Amino acid sequence: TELYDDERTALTKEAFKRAFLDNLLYVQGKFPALASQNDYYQALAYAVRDRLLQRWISTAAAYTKQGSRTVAYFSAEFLMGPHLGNNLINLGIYEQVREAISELGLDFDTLLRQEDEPGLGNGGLGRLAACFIDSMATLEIPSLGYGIRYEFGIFHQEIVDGWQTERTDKWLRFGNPWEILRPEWAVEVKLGGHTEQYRDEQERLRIRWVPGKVVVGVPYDTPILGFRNNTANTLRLWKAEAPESFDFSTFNRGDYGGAVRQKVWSETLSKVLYPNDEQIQGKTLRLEQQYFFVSASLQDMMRIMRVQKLPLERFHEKFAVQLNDTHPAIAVAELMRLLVDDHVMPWEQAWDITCKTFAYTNHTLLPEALECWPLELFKSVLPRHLDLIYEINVRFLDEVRIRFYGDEARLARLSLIDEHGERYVRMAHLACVGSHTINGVAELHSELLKQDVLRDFYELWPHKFGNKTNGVTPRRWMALSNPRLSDLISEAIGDSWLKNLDELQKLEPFAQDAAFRQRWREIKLANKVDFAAFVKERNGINIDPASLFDVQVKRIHEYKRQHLNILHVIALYHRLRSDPNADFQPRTFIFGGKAAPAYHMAKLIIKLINSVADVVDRDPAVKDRLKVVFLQNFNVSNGQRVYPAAELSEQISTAGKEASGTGNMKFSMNGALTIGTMDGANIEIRQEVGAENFFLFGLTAEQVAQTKGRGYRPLEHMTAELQEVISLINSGFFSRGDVQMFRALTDGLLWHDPYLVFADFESYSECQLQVSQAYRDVDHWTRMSILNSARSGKFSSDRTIREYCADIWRAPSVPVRLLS
Ligand code: 26Q
Repeated sequence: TELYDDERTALTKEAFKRAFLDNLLYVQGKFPALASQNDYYQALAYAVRDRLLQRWISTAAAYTKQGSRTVAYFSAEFLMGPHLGNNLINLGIYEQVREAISELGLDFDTLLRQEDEPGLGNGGLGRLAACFIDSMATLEIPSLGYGIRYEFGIFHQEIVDGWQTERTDKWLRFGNPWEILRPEWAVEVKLGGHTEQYRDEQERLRIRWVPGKVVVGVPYDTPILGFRNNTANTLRLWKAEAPESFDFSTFNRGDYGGAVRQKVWSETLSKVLYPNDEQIQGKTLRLEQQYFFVSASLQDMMRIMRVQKLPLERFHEKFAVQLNDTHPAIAVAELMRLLVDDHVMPWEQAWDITCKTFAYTNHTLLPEALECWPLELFKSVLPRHLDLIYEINVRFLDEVRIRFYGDEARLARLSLIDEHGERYVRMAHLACVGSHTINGVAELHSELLKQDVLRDFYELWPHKFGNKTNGVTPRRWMALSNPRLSDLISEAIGDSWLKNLDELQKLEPFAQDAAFRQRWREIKLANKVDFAAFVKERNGINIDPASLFDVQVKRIHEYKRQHLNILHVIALYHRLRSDPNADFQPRTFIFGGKAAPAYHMAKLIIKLINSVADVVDRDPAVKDRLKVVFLQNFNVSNGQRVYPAAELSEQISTAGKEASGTGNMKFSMNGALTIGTMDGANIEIRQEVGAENFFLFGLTAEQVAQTKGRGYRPLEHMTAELQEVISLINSGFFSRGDVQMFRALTDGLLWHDPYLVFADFESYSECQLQVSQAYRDVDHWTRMSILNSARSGKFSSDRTIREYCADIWRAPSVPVRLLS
């Protein structure tokens, strides 16, 4: 009690104020009168951190004592979003702290907004990793998130003259109060060079990897709190540094320029997150990054086993490693290298351990997005691993040869090496061969994996395949971002839904309660008013909170079809101009999302959206009835503002292309209705909320495949209205007379569009009419909104993690007792 339960960590309001002021003075070195908002934020963050360190230590103690099985979640991305608010929610002290801060005369929300969010991810996949580690902590599953501490996260997007421009994300500029450096656990990672044979002292023939360079991985730990429990797990991110010995080694002695270059090179390894561009194949640095964090993590896990006095033969019993897509798939070869080369384990035993350790999650159905590395590049970075992969491949193909007698074509298709033309290492194949379980992220996606992308592997090992439908954490995406709605829900059904989201079902009867519906509407309106103020501040335009807020926020990609949405907006504009007195449900179309910097078509779509926004905003004829907003720099923080204010969620990808989607779930939980295709998790959302509470349109995945099989001809789907829309764009109406500006876009849609925009246009327009009609029946709409929320329980990442635990990891929970 004396050690911890004192003023330093007590959770009372008074103790908290004291701690906050102490931190300001003794950690920030700032006198209140001279402190900036950021100084206050830092002091607040440190005061909170002090309060979670006790949980962290207690958790470490419990796990060590129990020698618990641990999940290691390997991910090149963790899109955490701001920590402060979330930690307060999980500690259960959000309200106390808000009050304490305002009693000190400060504005709590302003302080929360000071945090530069750690945007160490591109989008869905990185955010999924963040939701998963939140759920693992909440479910008391011993777990470590392993990844890269990028100095620069996903670029900051600014819109200049309607075009996207990118700026470096300097999230560490003012320091990061949530991480703790652990220099004592630094590890060395080798790269490049060559391999040679030698005989060890016992005359055994062994392989030595003589690296071309060595970097040091230094771990930075961030505590990940469970919701209202004592668990604090760890997110361990690696920073690359130059090895001390290299800087001043004999060959560098006196060569300060060389030493500096070495240091600079080493540190570039963890400098910047790569956007998910397709132009990645030549990027040596990306492969080096992947290997760097994977090797450091596996070495770290072996250190943990040493400390706990466990033999390496039991690696797969101590750890379950989940590969978040193929980005960390090199782990299969690296674990083999560590076991076989460094620990002299026989191949068969090492392979058995490896296959029992890894499981692989696939996140894409786009064949062009499957990760392949040119062989020569691979060899120059990882010469030893290429040999190991050859050996894995030879043994693997031997097995296939016997199973599928005489089927040479199948051998070529399954091989870890693509030998058509330039040779490549296929990372998805390495992941499949080295894993005991392979999963997709929504039912349809998992089915299509078996039929399509990974069909040959499915035919070989059907038992390895399964589905784990994605989920999102209701703590961040409801409690933190939508406090008004969360409070109303808790008032109605108690607050245990935050840990067991299925309990939202208890809201169903309230859909019939007029007074409840009224409050539900008032909350949505209040959220819309807040959001309108935010848009005013950021974009300088007024949007009407009484209009229907129709939102599409996600990475910009042709398969996600933001262009389908904007074409429809143009059609509406055309209708309003052609018939000014038309009966029209006022709408605000809100877009947000980043385009990969080299993805020109995506950038052109952003330009078109902004150009339409401009014209519509300046046209008095449509004033107050139609508005278009492009929200700059869509990220986690902005997401937290937009989901609670949304009424219509646009999930309009070409069926069969979106693996799951997770934004779709955030919207639905927060009471938005979905207009969507039969794609990814939309299908399951519709199934849960009921077809009558979901606006469905468009071709199914099967119909898409058929249409393409027959040869898709966009002109066959041309309607009079669509013709007007395309002509208007091509006339230069949205580009100040420049008839060329959007040609690449319109020509693509007209002549060779793999995403079938025209094929779905009519169905989409028709469905949008139904949306407008439904919106007019206020009570009906509110009922549907309540039911969406009430039936979204399945989409908690807690449910997803329970399934991973039961079917893949076999990791029991370990409750933590708080040490005093
Ligand atoms: C690959 C190689 C080199 C550089 C970058 C990349 C790269 C990085 C990120 C490739 C892909 C990604 C991200 C993919 C992603 O976010 N996929 C989404 O994953 C979500 C979570 O499962 C799904 O809900 C989405 O449907 C899926 O698109």
